Amino acid sequence: MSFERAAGTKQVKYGTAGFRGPANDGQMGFIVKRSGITAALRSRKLGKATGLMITASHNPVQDNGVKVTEPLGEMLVPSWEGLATNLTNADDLNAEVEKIIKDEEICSSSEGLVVLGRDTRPSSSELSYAAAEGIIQAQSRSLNLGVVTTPQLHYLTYKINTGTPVFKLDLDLYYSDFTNAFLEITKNSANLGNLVVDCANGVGHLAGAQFAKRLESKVNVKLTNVGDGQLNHECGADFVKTGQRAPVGSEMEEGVRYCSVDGDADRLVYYFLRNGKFFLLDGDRIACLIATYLQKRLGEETSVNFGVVQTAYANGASTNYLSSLGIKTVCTKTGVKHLHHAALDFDIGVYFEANGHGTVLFNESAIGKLEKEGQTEILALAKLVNQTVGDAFSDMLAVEAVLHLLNWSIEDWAAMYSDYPNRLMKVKIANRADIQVTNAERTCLAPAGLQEKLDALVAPVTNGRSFVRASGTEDVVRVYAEADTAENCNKLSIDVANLVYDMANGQGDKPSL
Ligand code: G16
Repeated sequence: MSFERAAGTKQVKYGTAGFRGPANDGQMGFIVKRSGITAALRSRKLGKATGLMITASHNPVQDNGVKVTEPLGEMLVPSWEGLATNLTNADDLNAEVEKIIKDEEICSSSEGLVVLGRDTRPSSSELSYAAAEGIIQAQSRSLNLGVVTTPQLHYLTYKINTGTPVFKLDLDLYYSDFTNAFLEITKNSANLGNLVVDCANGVGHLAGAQFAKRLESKVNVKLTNVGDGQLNHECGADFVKTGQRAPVGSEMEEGVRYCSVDGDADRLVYYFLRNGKFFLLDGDRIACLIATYLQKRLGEETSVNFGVVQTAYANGASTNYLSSLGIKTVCTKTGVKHLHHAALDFDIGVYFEANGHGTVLFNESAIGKLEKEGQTEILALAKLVNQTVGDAFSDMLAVEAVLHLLNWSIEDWAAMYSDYPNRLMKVKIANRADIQVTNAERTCLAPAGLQEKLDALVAPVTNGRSFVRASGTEDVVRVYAEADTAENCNKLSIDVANLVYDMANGQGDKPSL
């Protein structure tokens, strides 16, 4: 694999979660190497360690990708996404690096430190050499964690910048922090029963095995899709959420809780069998579960300001449910970085994308107020969630803990509200940049006239809602539709998908269900 960029190579853009693309089309090597340079320069600028994760998460096994994290484990700040894009597309790499050093006032003698991690994709190991090469070229050192989940990389990057010495940086820190918090919360409970975890044939099976072993006294965790099949193929959180069906390898039984993580274990969805039918509990449901718990425990007199951040993909029924309880909601653009940012406006910000990506943020003021109000249980929950980024396993423990604290079964959780029938489709077009959106992606600006035609399709449908947006991780346009019945929803989604296909230079076969 070449780590150099050939002149005239097509331009790439730092997207929803970094750079993503095919691993074997000759581009990913230089993209990852240059992301190593970006992460190193960012580290030199801040005088703190940054993180670099090699993964394409929910995308198919033949893809790969890379993203940079900030010192406290958040996603790269937007202003540096632009720098990353410029640096990655530069014909003259040295000149671009010099420009960034000058513009960002980076000391020429400074050295950086980049915490490096990768998932289990066959291409990831070689790409980590590309990253290391870029990091060295940018006068910095790398601390290679090897194969880790994305949230582990975020968490350990945070740890190294908050007092943990480099020589003590170990995955055991991650496991002990979250298992200890879970054991503390559940110390008075009996065994919580059976939980089957679909690991998407990805890195999640390594983390899953650790949690299963460390928590065996409290919950009986059984792992499936542990690397014996193809990554993300007919399994994992994205497959389960999009297809609204169980993954391969699950002979589902009534009375058992099931969940799926995605290829790099930063998303989580739950499901179970009810009267022989598959029932999905997605990111919206996780947010509603945690928000319901917080509201019940905080009570009316609390000074803690909390709310839920969602995206346009949130099922309308979940938003209505939260409003009916008087819980504040905010809608942002897709991408954890946008939700995370909006969640910081609350003392406690619960943020989840419908696809299962999210976490709960507690700011300093929240911790102070909770201490004053004697909310020890919620303070314990704050230690159980990975506040650096959405983390499938920490979220799974949070769900298990909150169900226990509320004394709820999975049936009680499912009874919170009934989802409006919904469907997510993909449309391939010649150039997805032709789709321009605004208003938290709920309004389409270009191609001209598309939004008006979409509105006309939605208008006659009871409880109809639909929007279109270009994916930031796949070369497709996503079409979301919701309606009062499954039949109306299917019709609306197919009509809107065809509208996009016709108005935006659709490629290949026309969309069909
Ligand atoms: C990434 C982002 C998520 C986003 C998803 C899909 O997830 O981290 O915030 O929802 O991509 O984004 P898009 O619709 O733009 O393709 P992951 O799990 O792939 O890292």
